[in-house]
Amino acid sequence: MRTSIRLKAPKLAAIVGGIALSVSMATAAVPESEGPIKIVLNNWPSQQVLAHVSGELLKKIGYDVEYDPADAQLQYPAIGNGDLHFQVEVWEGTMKVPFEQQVARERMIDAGAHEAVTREEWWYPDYVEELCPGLPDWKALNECAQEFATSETAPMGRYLAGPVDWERPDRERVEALGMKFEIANAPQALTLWAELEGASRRKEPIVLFNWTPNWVEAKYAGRFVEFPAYHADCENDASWGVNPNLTYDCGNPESGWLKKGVWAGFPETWPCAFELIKNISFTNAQIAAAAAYAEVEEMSPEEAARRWIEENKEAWEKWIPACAG
Ligand code: TMO
Repeated sequence: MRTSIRLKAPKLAAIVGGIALSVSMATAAVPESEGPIKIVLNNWPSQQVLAHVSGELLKKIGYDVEYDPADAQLQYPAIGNGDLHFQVEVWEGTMKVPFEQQVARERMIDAGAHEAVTREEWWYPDYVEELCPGLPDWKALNECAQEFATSETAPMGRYLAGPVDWERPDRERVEALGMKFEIANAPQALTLWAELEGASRRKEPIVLFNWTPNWVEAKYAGRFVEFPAYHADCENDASWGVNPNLTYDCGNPESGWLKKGVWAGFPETWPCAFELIKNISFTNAQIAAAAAYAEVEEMSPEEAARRWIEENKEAWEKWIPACAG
């Protein structure tokens, strides 16, 4: 049901782009380059809504924008090359590595963090604690691994991970921690939520990828699994952590950042747009609301963005830079 909305996005983007072009020509004093700012769209709802909110604000100050769907990992080299220009949600837990690679090579610029604090991790709905005492500790989860088995994974438990482009070293972690789990990647975000819905209705054990801020927390009570605490050395130094021979023997960051990233040529090409982007800072509650408009109220990303803009004037008005006139 939601798929139709995602398929609609590029066509709508083209129409929106056309309107933006005439707006930017009418206010030609502001944009430094007439070329459209290419804003990345990914495959989870808050990103799609915030991308459109940012795009609408850029249009308000006279820029032309275009929305381009991209893979969550491959988008970084694409932004680094200048094929795409702006990502509004760089998540520490899943995108730190490819993002920081581009920043280190001076192909992308870190345009600052949002106020939001993020977490991306294995997660379960509350009732699972009755079936697996000792949760949220990962060792307890491991002891009841077979409760989570499916016909494909038995006797191992199944962990339902996100789509493969939300890269997490889950297989490495399972190996490093000796966990009796197999990883199944959901083909799309919708699959995660359909399985969560079904399992919750039947009160069946399920452990799956989730994150915050997200709309899910408003609808399902649940908790993240507590793995050994994240440390950067855990990913690079095998001797660090509970397994002295392997890396990734830890969880994802518990209080991760959420950043904005732009192409290195962005500030010279669209200086005032860059000022706006640096000012943009969403809170956890604002992001969860944006995602809920899309997923709970079933609005398209464009509609959800319009509603967000209507309801959060006080927040975004502060982001409009002085250079916008
Ligand atoms: C990248 N994500 C927010 C889905 O974890």
